[in-house]
Amino acid sequence: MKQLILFFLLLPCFVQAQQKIVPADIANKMQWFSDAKLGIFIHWGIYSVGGVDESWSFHNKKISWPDYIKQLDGFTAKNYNPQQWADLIKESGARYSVITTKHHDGVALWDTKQNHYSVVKNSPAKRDVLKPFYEALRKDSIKCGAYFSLIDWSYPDYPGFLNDSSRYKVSDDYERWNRFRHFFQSQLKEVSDNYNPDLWWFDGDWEHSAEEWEAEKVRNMLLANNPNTIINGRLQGYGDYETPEQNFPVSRPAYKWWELCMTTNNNWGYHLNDDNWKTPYEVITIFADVISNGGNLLLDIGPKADGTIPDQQVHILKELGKWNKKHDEAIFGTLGGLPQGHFYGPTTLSKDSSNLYLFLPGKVTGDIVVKGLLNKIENITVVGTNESLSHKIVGKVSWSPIPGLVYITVPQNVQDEYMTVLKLKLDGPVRLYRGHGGLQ
Ligand code: JFZ
Repeated sequence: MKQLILFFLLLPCFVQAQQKIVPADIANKMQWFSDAKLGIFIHWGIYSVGGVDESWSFHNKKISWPDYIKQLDGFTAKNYNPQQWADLIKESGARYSVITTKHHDGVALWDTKQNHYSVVKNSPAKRDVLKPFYEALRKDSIKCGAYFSLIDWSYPDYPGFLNDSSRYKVSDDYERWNRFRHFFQSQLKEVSDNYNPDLWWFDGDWEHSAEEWEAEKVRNMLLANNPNTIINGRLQGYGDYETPEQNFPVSRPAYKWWELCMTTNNNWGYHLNDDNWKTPYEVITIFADVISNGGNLLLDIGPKADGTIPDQQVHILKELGKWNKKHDEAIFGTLGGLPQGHFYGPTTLSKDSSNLYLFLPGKVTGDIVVKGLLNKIENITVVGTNESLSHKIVGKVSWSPIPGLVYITVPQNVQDEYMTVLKLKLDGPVRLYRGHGGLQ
């Protein structure tokens, strides 16, 4: 019951603000993002010391504020090796990475000049942990993303703090709210000046309106510093792409660019009591479905307070990387695939749409089938091994324009341990028949 009430209370938060940005105006700068397909999300903060829920643990009163903030003392970063992180991200096949510069708890991971918490001033790590990471990413040609929480529950001029109380109401004290605005916008400017992110990943916009955050001004400020920077969809309508969270979409999100952010277990940050790891197979099949629907996957890891990445996450990233490397041409730089109804599984298309890639779900024992394909197939190969497969056209009537069904036999010995991908080389750009059968 409590959960049901919470759901309805939070419902307005998830109703998307009206999109203010016109796709045609941003198409050029979005190109690398469309091609990238995979990003690695990193939630690193003092919550990793106790392995508690990131920021929400004190907000939801699972732990007291004094106990929460005491975790600063355990944030050592003593085995932190940013080049190793970047290399692992590279190995996973990801083209960009987004790290928490500051979560809802308000603790900055850089040396903020503002009068507020940072791991530089207030923790034994005693250094800017972002700078060497961004440098390592750039060395590996990986785009740099900055997660920034608009919400800052520990700043004395921010209204929200614990889930059942608030310090004040914005409408009662604009001066105080203005002090907060000045503070968070100054911090944004610092992150922008220090690291010049290729992408901004805002979070927490649901607590205030576009007017209250001054979302348009924030967008313009970031674009003035870097006209090509990309902004995610949590800026009350002033972002460039949609950001569904955790749940995997059945139909394509409406906006032209989108990204599913997803944890590898049930938590964003390092967690002590969470062993619900997704398997590499699950991550790979979800990833295939995302790119089939024209989106990106932003897959999260939560390093420990000493800077090491949990073994299970290293394992997932490495297995994903192995599979990505083998199937590179079917994934990176492709287009979303066929609309539903033509193939019972994910698909992608080469940029000129004359190669159709079929991602086979599970282990295939019988023949697979493609429907409504008007093109002639020149050849079919297994991606990554180049074996040729034969096919048979079934049900084609010589005098009818309706295409037959394409049956393809996929022998056991050509199948991948996770997900097999076939390449259908077509006689030109893909052409589909989407009508019904009969005498037409
Ligand atoms: C948000 C963050 O709160 C979360 O900690 C993480 O950073 C994720 C990527 O983004 O996710 C949400 C957003 C809203 C709710 C919960 C988690 N909510 O309203 O309950």
